[in-house]
Amino acid sequence: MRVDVVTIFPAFFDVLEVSLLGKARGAGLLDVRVHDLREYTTDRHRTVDDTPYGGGAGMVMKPEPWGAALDAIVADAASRPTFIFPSPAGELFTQATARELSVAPHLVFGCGRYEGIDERVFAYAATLGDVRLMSLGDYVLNGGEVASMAMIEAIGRLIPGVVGNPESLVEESHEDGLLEYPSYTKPAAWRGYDVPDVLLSGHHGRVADWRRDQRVARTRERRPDLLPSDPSA
Ligand code: 6GU
Repeated sequence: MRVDVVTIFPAFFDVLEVSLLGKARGAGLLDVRVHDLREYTTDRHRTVDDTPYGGGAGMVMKPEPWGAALDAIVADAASRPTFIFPSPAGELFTQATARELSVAPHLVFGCGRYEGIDERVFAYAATLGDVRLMSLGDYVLNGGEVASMAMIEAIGRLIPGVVGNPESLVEESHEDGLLEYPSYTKPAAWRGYDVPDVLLSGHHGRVADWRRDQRVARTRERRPDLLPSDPSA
């Protein structure tokens, strides 16, 4: 998968070199290219923002550098990319979204700062590929960089070969609408806390039943909105 990132803070993405995704890049499974939006400005001050038409607080990112950056990216692209613009005003990014996007050949993350990006950039991007405005949840971050990083990790780990044992992807939280069961390792007794007996029993059927019960119980406790019967969902 090819991933392009457009940002005024390229250094945010240095951490993609390390850990799981760094290995995926090294193995050729993930081709990540980070672009500094300021490289696509034409004025002496490398200006990326301006005051909003109609007034109001904050600054808006100018369309021209975005247009030039997106043009440069699609110029050497093999297919029409999917553009993802992180935004608290976007649709919710979920595990299902990550699954869907993990089979895309080419994603482009456009990281906005300030009060956002001139709306016409989204219309222009839609002439070059699919456009998705995506939110991580109901809170506000300062810009799209941290949100893009979260989405790149959630998507990237679903690409075949990136996570060593594919079975570890199956039973985890949010893959089937329930939270994950609790996990324990040795020692069986630690500082007065014991591992539940059933996990030491060697009885695979009872372990599976217990884990299922735990998943339902903690989902009801922590995330009742995930359960089909929740009237508040
Ligand atoms: Cl995707 N961007 C920003 N700036 N804030 C957010 C967000 C995204 N998701 C939640 N809050």
